[in-house]
Amino acid sequence: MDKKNDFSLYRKSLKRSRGPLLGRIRRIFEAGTTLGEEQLEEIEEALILADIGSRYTESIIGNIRSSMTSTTEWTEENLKAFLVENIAEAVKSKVKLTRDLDTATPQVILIVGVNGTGKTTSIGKLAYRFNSMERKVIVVAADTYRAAADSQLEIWAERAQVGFFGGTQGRDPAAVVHDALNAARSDSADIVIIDTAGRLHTKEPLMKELEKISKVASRIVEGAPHEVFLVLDATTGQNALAQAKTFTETVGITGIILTKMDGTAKGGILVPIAGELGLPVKFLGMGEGIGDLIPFDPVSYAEALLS
Ligand SMILES: Nc1nc2c(ncn2[C@@H]2O[C@H](COP(=O)(O)OP(=O)(O)OP(=O)(O)O)[C@@H](O)[C@H]2O)c(=O)[nH]1
Ligand SMILES: [Mg+2]
Repeated sequence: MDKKNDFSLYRKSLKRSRGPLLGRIRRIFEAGTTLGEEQLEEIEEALILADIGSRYTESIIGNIRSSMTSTTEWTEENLKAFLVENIAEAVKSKVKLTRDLDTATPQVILIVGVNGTGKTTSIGKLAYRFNSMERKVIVVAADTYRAAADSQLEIWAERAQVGFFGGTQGRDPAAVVHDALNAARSDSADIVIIDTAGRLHTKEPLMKELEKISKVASRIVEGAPHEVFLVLDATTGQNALAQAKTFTETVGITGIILTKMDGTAKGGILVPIAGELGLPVKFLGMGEGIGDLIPFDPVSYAEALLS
């Protein structure tokens, strides 16, 4: 998991987002080398189509416009470099550093999100990552609604070679978390990752249940949950942004895991999520394999999107 490999994974998974964006930019320069209002409109359209969002698109276009006079010649290359810089800046400014995972034991990470966004898969990948950092990890199946939800997580636990704590179907998720955290403490686990049932951000009882889980967790481990990661599916584009908004209003989200970057042309959605909502993007899901989750890096992201 070195930097070079991470960057090639960035490039690979952003291929679908990068292709159309670069194609549009190339066509602008094929037609002529000077940038005018017409070309700006085309750049604007390209950025919007990549789901970068109107606010950041407007600000980037504004930045291009104000440097149009000072930059003697706009080439395809320096426009791309300009965009990389602007996009990296937009997502960087608000990103907080990942918390030190050593401060309390165990560190409790709660994973939330709507159905099918990739919660369970991301937990498997995260567990694998932490395990390879020599942390003792336990994953907890607090999704007690769906049959086989626990066995899906158990399979990931086996793959990642970490501990697993299951909950019987129909049991109160908060009670499962209660028992799991007690077990994790007596096992001296370093990190506990809790899987929850997918829920619609508009369904109040389910949102209340997350509060209950948090409350129970804090009674057993001080300060728990230390992180609440919201899992968002990048392929849903603007809808992911809407989910992020409502989840942050109801439960305290400390970070975002943005999944399925490899399966979408809407990879630009990260810009409004990180920039506009100020939510720190922690990890990106870039495939279905256990190694396909990597820490978010603003510069790698912007470069992979445009070069
Ligand atoms: N291509 C790709 N597929 C992914 C990624 N992350 C998850 N998936 C796939 O998305 C599907 C749903 O993943 P799950 O982990 O089951 O999602 P979930 O949020 O736990 O779903 P529920 O428990 O039903 O709410 C699976 O087929 C995963 O393989 C990713 O980064 N890239
Ligand atoms: Mg799941």
